Amino acid sequence: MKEIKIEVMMMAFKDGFLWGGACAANQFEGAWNIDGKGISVADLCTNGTKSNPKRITTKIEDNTFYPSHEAIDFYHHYKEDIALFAQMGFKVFRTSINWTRIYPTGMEEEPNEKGLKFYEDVFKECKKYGIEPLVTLSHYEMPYALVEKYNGWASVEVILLFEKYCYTVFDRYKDLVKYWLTFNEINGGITKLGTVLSLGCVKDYNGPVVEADCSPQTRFEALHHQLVASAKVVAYAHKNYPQFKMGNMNVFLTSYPRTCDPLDVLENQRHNRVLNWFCSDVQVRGEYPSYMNRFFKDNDVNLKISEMDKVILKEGTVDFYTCSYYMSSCITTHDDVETVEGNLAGGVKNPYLEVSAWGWQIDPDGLRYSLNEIYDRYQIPIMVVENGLGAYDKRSDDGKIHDTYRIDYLRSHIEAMENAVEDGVDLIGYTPWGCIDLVSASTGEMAKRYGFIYVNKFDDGTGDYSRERKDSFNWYKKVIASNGKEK
Ligand code: BGP
Repeated sequence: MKEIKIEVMMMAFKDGFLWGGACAANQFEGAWNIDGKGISVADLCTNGTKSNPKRITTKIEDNTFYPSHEAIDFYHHYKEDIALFAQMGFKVFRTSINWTRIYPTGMEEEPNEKGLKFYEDVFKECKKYGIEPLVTLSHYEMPYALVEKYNGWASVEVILLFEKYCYTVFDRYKDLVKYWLTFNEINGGITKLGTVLSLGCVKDYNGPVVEADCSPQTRFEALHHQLVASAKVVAYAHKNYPQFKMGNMNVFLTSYPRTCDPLDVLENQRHNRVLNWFCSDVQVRGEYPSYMNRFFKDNDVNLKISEMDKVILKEGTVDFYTCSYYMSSCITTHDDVETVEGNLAGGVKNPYLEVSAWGWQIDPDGLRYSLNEIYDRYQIPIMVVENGLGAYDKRSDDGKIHDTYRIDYLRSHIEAMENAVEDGVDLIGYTPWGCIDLVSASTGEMAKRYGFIYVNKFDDGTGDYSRERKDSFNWYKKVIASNGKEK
């Protein structure tokens, strides 16, 4: 009998795959009080160390170092930086608009023209090189005036103010920007770090960011306001700017049951649903998932979701799903296990994984697994809009930065994405985090570097802001040029 040979087509990254890099305004622009910019939540955060963690202050204190004030001064270096991104072959560049450059307190009648002009120049510079901007509307840049007046997203009033800001920038950049994300890591609001950075629910609080907390009631109300705001601006964009593609942005903190004890499996399912699925279920499917009722009951959360809110959520579902992915953790009901310092949302040590210098468990297979889970659930295009290795970069004797550890990390994650594509996932883009060194969000340090481009700027505020290519720069250039084949 004649043998029938079935040829399996290997699917690689599709043509037009959006390779690029990601940054956020508050972590790299600097120029915090220039050209009419107001104070944002991030501008009141100090840098930190293990013994003296990052704090949020209620006003600018003398002799205190605020990393976002200068950051790497992208504000004055954007032409040079975008030219370097273009040299690497970027197809897309993810950045955010700092709300306080457009509306300094969030409450002005008219926008600040100088702020609008700055982003127009940045986006035009990207377009000059054929780089598509991917813009996050809110990445920890809430006007601090709204914290003072409303306790941030705890108040429903903030929705209208956020809408006004979004509609201003949609109108101004309608011909320059096609891809938009509403809230960076919206589900991060469920963690303590998110209380400050994401929700801004820290009125009158002056202390360590990792200790800031608010009641589950306030936290989930604030998140509800963000989810409604997100849906409103997505629906508005769909109606008024059909050329836009609107995405969500979720921090995907993959977790595994630590043992095969069914109680560990159940606990992991509960953890996963609340942390990883709740917000994106609302943003992609347009309604609160039923499993949250049990969670709200157990945690005394009583949300008033009006019929109007339900309609808004249904009308404002996103076109594509995006997430950050850095690490995974294990969940258990047992107490005879080791914890890991760096797990952002709890969880215990996975004995099979290495950790980064900040205790983040490195897990490329977890990325493949998670992308499959996400695609199985939603069946819409996916972009990985943050991923990377925060590391202490040291100069070698030849004066250069040979960051092979970063190349190894990124290579393994790109291989994982390639496998996910072969598994059938519709992956459309990849923007590694901090493509140029910038300030760390969790610690406020400059020493935690992610970039392909080194910036001479240090934690004591010294440095001349000069830029240098690390080894990973040329490596990533080859990856992009070969559409992921050479790595
Ligand atoms: C994500 C944030 C980014 C970024 C990144 C790396 O949670 O969206 O803003 O900073 O994590 O984290 P870190 O800077 O703490 O190393």
